[in-house]
Amino acid sequence: MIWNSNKECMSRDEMSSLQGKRLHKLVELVYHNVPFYRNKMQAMDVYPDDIRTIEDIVKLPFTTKQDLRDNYPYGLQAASQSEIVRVHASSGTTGNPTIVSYTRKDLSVWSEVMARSLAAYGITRKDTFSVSYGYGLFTGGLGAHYGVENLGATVIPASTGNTEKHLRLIRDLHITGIACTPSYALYLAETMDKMGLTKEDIDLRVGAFGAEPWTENMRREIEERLGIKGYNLYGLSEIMGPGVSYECQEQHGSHVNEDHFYPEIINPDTLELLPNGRQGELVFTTLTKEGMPLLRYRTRDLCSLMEGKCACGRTNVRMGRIMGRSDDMLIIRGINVFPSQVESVILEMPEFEPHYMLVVNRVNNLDTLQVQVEVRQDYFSDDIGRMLAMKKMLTDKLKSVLSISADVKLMEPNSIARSQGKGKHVTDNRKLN
Ligand code: ADP
Ligand code: K
Ligand code: ZN
Repeated sequence: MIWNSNKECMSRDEMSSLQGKRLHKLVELVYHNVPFYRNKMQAMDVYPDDIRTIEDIVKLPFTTKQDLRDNYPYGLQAASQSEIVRVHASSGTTGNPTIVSYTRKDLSVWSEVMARSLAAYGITRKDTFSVSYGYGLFTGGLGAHYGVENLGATVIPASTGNTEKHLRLIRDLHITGIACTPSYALYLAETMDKMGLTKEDIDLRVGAFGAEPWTENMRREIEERLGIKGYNLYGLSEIMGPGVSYECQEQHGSHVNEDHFYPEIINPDTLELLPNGRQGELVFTTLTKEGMPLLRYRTRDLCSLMEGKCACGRTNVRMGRIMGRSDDMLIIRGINVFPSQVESVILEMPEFEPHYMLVVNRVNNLDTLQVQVEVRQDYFSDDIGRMLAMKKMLTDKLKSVLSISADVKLMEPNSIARSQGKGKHVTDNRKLN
């Protein structure tokens, strides 16, 4: 079902013209209310009247995470404090948290874009939906929560923690949909096994997964173990929170709510705009935000954009899977390595659990990469020959995918720490030196 076909199925011309008008208003707002942007624009000799169409966006300055930190806490706020009704903080995966603030209208846009996402996953008023993102300063919990209420389904604010009780609720309340991190979805599946619950015992049908990068192979794993369809849900607190983009039934790219969040892909080194289809850094401009609007915010997430009508009927541009964040990318002996590449490889092999850790060290000025991966219970044995053969097979596959050799360390089942929020897959000891 399409929640708002007026906005999700516009022609390209209509969308561009709406975006251009909104951009002009936004630039006037930040020019007048945010000294940071006024100064930047004056330095570039750009004024609100120079921004008339959406193509004019390339004249505007970028915003970085560092700009948010430098203006901590409220320096980039465009609305007066009396208009602000909520504050969140980014989860601070990398560095200090940053503060974001919302007006009442911002919150209504947020619950609108979340409702569009849930409708695209096939959630209706008849569903009972568990929000298992953390509630609190993190945008995941409350962001998804108000979307479910706006759509009219029944929301169960489970948050994380207390997983056995949560699973009993999933069974007893006939919960049909869940929003959580892919890491937590796996943890649910493992806990079900421990409790002796099978996917036939529960009615779960739809998963909305996001807040961290995940691969196609991880999707298959979770779908199979929980007996559901898993859809991507993307967002970041600086721009809004979950609901910036969402997958439809086609599961082929995530539709961007581009009437509110205008996406661009740039080359992160030269900052030049890249054409659709090219991989680069994703940049967003918050076209309608009032509390803390941002011009050309550099997400550091790497992906590409696809234009054109989707088989689902929507016309909003789609983004491909996030390869990783530029700050997740490891450079090992000069070669770029993403944890998601390792994830893809181990999930293709039945011998391994989807639990892994990349450990990077520098020994005698040379980078070393160790990949720790859990062996599945039924493949784990005392037979050294078998274990060595398994290790060699994984070492060879990793070498062909990563183009560098990794030292594989086979781990016992359940020995790598589980996460209920965002999973941790990298320990880079080089930073300590
Ligand atoms: P932090 O930057 O502290 O992690 P957020 O909680 O706002 O703060 O996280 C936003 C980031 O999470 C995004 O920039 C992106 O890297 C990642 N993310 C969110 N949703 C997804 C998704 N569906 N796929 C991949 N990465 C995602
Ligand atoms: K995240
Ligand atoms: Zn679609």
